[in-house]
Amino acid sequence: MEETKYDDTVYGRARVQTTPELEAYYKELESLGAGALWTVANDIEPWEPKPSSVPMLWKYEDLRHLVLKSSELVTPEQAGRRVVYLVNDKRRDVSAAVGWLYTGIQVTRPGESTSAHRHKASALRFIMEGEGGYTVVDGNKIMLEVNDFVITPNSTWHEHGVEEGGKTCIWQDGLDIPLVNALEANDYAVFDGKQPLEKPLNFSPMSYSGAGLIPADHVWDKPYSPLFKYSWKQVYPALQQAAQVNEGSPYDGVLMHYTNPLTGGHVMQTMGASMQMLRPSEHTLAHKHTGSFIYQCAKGKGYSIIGGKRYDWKERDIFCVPSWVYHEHVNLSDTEDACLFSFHDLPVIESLGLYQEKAHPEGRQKVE
Ligand code: 1HN
Repeated sequence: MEETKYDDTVYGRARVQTTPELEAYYKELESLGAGALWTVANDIEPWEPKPSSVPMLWKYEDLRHLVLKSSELVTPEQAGRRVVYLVNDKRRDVSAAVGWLYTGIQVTRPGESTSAHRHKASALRFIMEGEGGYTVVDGNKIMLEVNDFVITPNSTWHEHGVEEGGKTCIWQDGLDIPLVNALEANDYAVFDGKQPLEKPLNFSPMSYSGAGLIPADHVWDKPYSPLFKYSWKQVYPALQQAAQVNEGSPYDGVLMHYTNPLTGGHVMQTMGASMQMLRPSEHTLAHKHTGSFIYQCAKGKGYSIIGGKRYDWKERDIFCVPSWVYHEHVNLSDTEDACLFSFHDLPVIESLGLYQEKAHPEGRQKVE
């Protein structure tokens, strides 16, 4: 096959010189709610995926006190939930942190809880600090610890809180709100009162996260994982074990996806999540691919080079990699591993046949 020419002067690309007659023609079309395709064709048919988001890093040490301050300024009753959301410089119009993904940092004090609600947007949480935090998803109350990952899928009733006697909890929320809003398909409902607890405490993780076993009499007809929480106490040893027998990817180190234990597929229909381990001093190769990614450093310190710029991160820092932007990761410790949690829209990208990937031609990027 011929190599593609990225050049808008080639035959097959729009290259119409405007004339007074054409201008008048365009105006007439515009007045009728129409237009000439060749005036926009090259913009709406990019040669390669064209992200509108920019790479960004949000330092936890800059934001933490402002997150905590929100708990002095407003109550959960007033605010619904106290969240500092992270917004991409180029995606303010849709409240996205990258692509069509939203993220925020939520704080809950001991004894507080939010009201139960549900929406068509799916949500996930990654626990950053605190003790005694819990979430209730469709009547399942689940206790949360630091670095646990928990899902509240599309249309599940959910509420969160921190037990009396616990410690103020902070977690990262991730939602596909911008995507679901772009599809004009979102909705929102508030539960009247507290959700009745329908299952024993921690029913979902205690039923579905053991040794690959599934209860023989289980009934599950939902399009998302019946396992709502992925506990760091299991995830980290699993990563360490995998790292002993797998070289991992040259681009990502030892990268593992959180999966629906019934299908082996992503945890939800629109958002997936992953945890990756970079071995001491590991510096991955650069690649780019479609899909938008939001990372949180769960352990260690290092940096990522994203679009030719260096972003230094340590535990709890959050950063994003937009679609089709070259990125590579570095673990700065020569003795400790570093772990990066991420969530992304790969379930959407993959199921629509939109995934593509390209290795950096020189292996690694030059830092600007
Ligand atoms: C939501 O339901 C939560 O349940 C957090 O804690 C953040 C941001 C936008 C819309 C819904 C939550 C949210 C959200």
